[in-house]
Amino acid sequence: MEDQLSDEERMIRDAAAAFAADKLSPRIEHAYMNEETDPSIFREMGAAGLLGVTIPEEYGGVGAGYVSYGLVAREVERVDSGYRSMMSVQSSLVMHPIYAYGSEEQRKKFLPKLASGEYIGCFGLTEPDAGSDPGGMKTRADKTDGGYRLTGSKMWISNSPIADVFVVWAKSAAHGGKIRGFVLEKGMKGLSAPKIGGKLSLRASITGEIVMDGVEVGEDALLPNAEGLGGPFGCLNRARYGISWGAMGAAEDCWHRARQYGLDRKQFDKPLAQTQLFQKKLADMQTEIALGLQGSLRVGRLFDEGRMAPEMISLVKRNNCGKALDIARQARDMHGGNGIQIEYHVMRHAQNLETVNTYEGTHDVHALILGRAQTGLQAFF
Ligand code: TGC
Ligand code: FAD
Repeated sequence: MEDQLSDEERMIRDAAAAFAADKLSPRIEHAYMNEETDPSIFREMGAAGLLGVTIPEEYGGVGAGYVSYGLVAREVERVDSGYRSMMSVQSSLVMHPIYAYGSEEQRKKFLPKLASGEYIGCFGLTEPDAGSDPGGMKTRADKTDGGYRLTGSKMWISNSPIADVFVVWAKSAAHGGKIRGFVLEKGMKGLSAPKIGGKLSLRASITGEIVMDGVEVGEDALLPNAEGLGGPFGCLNRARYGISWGAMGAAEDCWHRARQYGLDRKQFDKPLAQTQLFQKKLADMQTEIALGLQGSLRVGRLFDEGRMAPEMISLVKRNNCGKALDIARQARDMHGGNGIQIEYHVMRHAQNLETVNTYEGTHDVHALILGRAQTGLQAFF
């Protein structure tokens, strides 16, 4: 892996690793136990150059490639999936659509402040009755004299209770019922974002609803260059790809911790790591992580060359999330009773990975995407 990276990629990776160790690791136990998200993390990530890695420098981004973005996701998620979630929503699901589908005015207004972390963004696609099937959304944008009126509600939205900028997707009758994207701002009349409490997973990343009770916006809130589900999916391609790297970061942390625990802990007068079963589990972890990272690296290279197909992303997102979840559960088991304690970290990763395996397209939905590509037959409905 190391040999396959450029000097610039290694530099960005090392900066992300240093940031994660200095700024994120010391916070995570408290944040997770107390279900607390510190909004100042966005500014710190911005100052460290971790927001908008692939967005051109003229808009405040780093102007680097998708392999660099993946490497950042891996380092951040090595600490916690929730922190990676905060970073990847901001970069792939908020900055990307404004950059790719927005007007020049929208780019200039929002991107530099999102890149610095002064603004926090969220992405509203999922609804209470439209999760795996976002085409079934009920949120609508009705045409008014000067713009649109948005009505509906979004569910399970990362960052929403602390967000300044809301990228939301709605069906617009004025565009033949097609899905269009809108950029809303905190404080707009009729817009609220209550927190969803009581999560047993991803507790360091705040999640909420987005309630739009007749939010009136001007024409300038419409993202002009996206129409249909391809708009949100273009963003999801990037976030799902980043997650494939991130999940491997969490898995690596579990693997390294399990190995160390096995070397330190003695039972039956010898280290646990000196048993065949323990070593087999470590070998399985190492194998899945090495293969998973190579898969993501290859897709990242194809992304940078403009040769990526969305199904490749389904393949690595599905594989790496499923494998990371298995590894975290194994690592929890290998820690025995200690494995359930916060200071051993592995159960927190396992709990987080339950969400990571579900959001951005569930494990089974990505199987159906791959099945459709192989057979030409869609099995969703
Ligand atoms: P389908 O007929 O397949 O496609 C509709 C239109 O979209 C286009 N399209 C894509 N374009 C670009 N990239 C992709 N990956 C695309 N997939 C589809 C397609 O070409 C078509 O375009 P057009 O012009 O012909 O209209 O749509 P469907 O309704 O049958 O979709 C089925 C399915 C299951 C594939 C899809 O709905 C799906 O992927 N469902 C999963 C939903 C999902 O991933 N939600 C994520 C919400 S966001 C989130 O979870 C953020 S968490 C972030 C964090 O905290 O880190
Ligand atoms: P459902 O779609 O109801 O699925 C339930 C089960 O049914 C799953 O096992 C699924 O695989 C299965 N299933 C569904 N359809 C089929 C089928 N056709 N065939 C076979 N099995 C099927 N969304 C956003 O828009 N923005 C965000 O920022 C965001 N952040 C999130 C943060 C968290 C913590 C969580 C938990 C979710 C977040 N989501 C976000 C929502 C996430 O994308 C959805 O939860 C996910 O897409 C699944 O939708 P659902 O929960 O409605 O489950």
